[in-house]
Amino acid sequence: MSDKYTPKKTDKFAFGIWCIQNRGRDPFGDVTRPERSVRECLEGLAKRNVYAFEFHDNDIIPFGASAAERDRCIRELRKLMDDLGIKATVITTNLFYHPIFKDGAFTSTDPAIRAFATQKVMQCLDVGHEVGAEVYVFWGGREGTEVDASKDPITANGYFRDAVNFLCEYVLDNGYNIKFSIEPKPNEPRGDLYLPTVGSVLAFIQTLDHPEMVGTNPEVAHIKMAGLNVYHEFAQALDAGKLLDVHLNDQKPLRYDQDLTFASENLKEAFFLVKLLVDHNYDRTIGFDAHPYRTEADPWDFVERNMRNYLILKEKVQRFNEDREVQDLLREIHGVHPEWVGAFTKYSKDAAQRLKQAQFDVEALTNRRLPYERLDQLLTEILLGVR
Ligand SMILES: [Mn+2]
Repeated sequence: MSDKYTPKKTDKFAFGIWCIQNRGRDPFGDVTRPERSVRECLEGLAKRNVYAFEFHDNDIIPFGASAAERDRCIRELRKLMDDLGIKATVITTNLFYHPIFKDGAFTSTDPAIRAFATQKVMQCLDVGHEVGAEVYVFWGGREGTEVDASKDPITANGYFRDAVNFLCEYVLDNGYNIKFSIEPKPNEPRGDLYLPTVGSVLAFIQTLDHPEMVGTNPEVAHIKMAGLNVYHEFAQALDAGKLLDVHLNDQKPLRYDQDLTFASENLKEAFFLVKLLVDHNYDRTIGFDAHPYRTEADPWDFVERNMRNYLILKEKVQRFNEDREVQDLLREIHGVHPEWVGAFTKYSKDAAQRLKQAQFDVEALTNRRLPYERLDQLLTEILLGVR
């Protein structure tokens, strides 16, 4: 079926290749579908006009591969990318699967393990450069604790900072066109992870030697696991000029990491996330990091559905932004007392004096009309397709 919600390359959709390769294993049950080869994954994505894919080093190159094997994997991948017209925009290192990382990679208490993790990232950055990736993602899956007696969090954050600083210098030294993105998550697989929220990541970035080289890629599910507002979290990253990629999916709040299809759980929340990206002209890739249900035989309905939901919501955003009654209500809500707009955004002694002497009609201001029931109903009706 082809219609106006059929993806185009210009939509710049991307999927983690691990999402397509996901075999449905969970902590309580074994695989439910076969692993797909890289070729089959990329062919399926390219056929559906997906712009790019994201991958971990070990999705493409086996752990511990020889130099020759590594070179062969990259050669084959680049050929496949050329043949299919699909890009690799984001690369990341698997620093969580191998048991060597069971107590952390960058934040391991063993300096040799921290060095091994940093070496693995350097090798991955070389691969990223070779395939043209522009963003390198750190998801610190094992960077945390169950036993807080085991390490001091300031020391552990210092280890993390040392690693990122070293790797930024490595990128500069090699002239790679790669930025670093830190993906926050509050917990799972560790009891508590370091850098749990967008705010934590943004504050951490300011302590680095090259904050201009580092941003963040929030993920819907990770935000909802912490019980926070998805719209607000992404907005904070965008406002800081730090939104380097997005990991869209969905999640029931305050539970284990469910990685559900984007907009499959909470349409209104998904609507506001798309609205944020549209209203503020976000122009990087729209990445999906989710899994097909464990009950699915193959990933393709899942792939199509994520993109389709995004495009439908994009149309709903346009409808909302153009709806006359919505816009009249918003003007009423935001447009009162224009004489005060910008009156104290810039400080001067005069402005301060004027503000000190100003008289306010507190009762009128308190009683101004805020027709939010009507506004929210209009949005509900747009989303339900009756308006
Ligand atoms: Mn993710």
